[in-house]
Amino acid sequence: EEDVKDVALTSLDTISAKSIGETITFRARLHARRNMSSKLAFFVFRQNTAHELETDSLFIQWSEHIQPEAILQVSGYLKAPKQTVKYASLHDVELAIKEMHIVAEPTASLPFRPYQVNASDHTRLEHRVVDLRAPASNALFRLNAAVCRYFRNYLDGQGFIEIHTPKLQGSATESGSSVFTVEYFGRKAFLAQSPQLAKQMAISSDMGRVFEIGPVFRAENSNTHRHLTEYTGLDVEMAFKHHYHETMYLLIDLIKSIFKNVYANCRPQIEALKEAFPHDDLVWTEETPVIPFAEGIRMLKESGWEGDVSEDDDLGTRDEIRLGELVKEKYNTDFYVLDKFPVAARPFYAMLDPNDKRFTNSFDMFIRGQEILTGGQRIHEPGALLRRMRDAGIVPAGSLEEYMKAFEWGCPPHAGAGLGLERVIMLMFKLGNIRFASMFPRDPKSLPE
Ligand code: ATP
Ligand code: AMO
Repeated sequence: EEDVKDVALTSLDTISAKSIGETITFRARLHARRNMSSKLAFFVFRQNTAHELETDSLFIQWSEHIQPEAILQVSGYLKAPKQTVKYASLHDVELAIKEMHIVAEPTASLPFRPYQVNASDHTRLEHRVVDLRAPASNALFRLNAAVCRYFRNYLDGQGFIEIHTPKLQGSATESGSSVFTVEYFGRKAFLAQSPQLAKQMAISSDMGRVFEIGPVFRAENSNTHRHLTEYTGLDVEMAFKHHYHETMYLLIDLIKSIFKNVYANCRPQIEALKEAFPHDDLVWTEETPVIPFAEGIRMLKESGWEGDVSEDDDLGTRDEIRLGELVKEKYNTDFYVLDKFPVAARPFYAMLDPNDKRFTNSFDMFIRGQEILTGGQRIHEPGALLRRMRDAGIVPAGSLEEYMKAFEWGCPPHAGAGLGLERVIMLMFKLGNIRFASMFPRDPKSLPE
């Protein structure tokens, strides 16, 4: 290791025929070797993507023992390929290797090779480090980071404050979904199912507009393609002036700005991803359809849909997917909003529609017929909030007692939403399984013992 020179390293992506004559040093994984004869071998190196390099007889014997996936530091000069009768050159440029050092070597054999196409989803997820070395997985996490970056950039530009709320809570934070209990110095604490309480309390603290990117825990024993027990929540909360639609339209603009930036700036990653997960780019329209929930039910019924749907109850997954198809036919968009959800489909904090108490001032946003975001206006009047809690059988104790104070002490009208990062990634890029959008996915069965 001491022999490894401290020199500037070149990225293999920057090499082209223009580089001929240069001497370079790079560090890469040995992806594979192909011995052609005792005098000629090809080394395939990988820095996210594979690059093929030719070497000559001097190194062939010495390098026999080097394992694939070893990390090598290589120096040499770039030359024009020689065209021989036997081996027509496939490349614009070749490297004459002068030095090769082993920087690190695997000591255990790998369960599969990163490019191995026949490895099952289960094997890939089980041995995530190896799977993440494949270009599609690697690209996926750059896209994951890009979605967070564009979310943050947009909200920074709109005067939002990034906050970090506690994940240890004194009570459940999201009625309707199950909560993880942890031992907390001789008593029980709970893992936050959403930053819901804290982000609303921030509004009562006169923060005006806040957002958070953080972990969300759900003790749901849902072994589906779209549920995790720990996921990344992109949450927003803001005081508004007159109407919760101010927040809804800001969120629509936010989501479309994420789409626009990702498709404009992440083309190489999207193309790498399409090799493993073939799909079409999302289609969306300048004007996003905002469909009242009751109108969505009408659309389903008029289409002859056999599902049992009603204005008073949430839609099931199959109903939502069918509605997504109908919306695509009518408006030619994969992205749309359902507004005014029925009371039964919403938690206690949702503001009732003042014009029709069967519904709430709340919405979901969908891509390709599946939910990516839930949001809406919250009750800020403490008496009404207490009544809704009692109706839902919720005792205002623990963290909820603290939460209630935020309204008793005066809180402006506000609205917000939560977006699931892995959901967005899964649906934008049609991964088919949310686990691929999470680096080390947590579901009811996946936690290492
Ligand atoms: P919410 O934002 O309301 O939590 P969600 O997208 O997280 O919505 P759930 O509310 O947990 O999902 O459930 C909504 C849909 O997911 C339901 O339509 C239900 O059919 C489906 N679902 C939940 N759990 C399962 C499961 N174990 N198997 C199949 N489908 C499930
Ligand atoms: P909700 O429970 O709908 O709303 O969650 C918000 C968004 O989080 C994502 N999501 C999930 N992703 C992966 N695995 C799960 N188990 C899972 N459950 C939810 C979805 C969903 O749209 N407090 C409200 C938000 C708000 O009103 O501000 C809430 O948590 O993308």
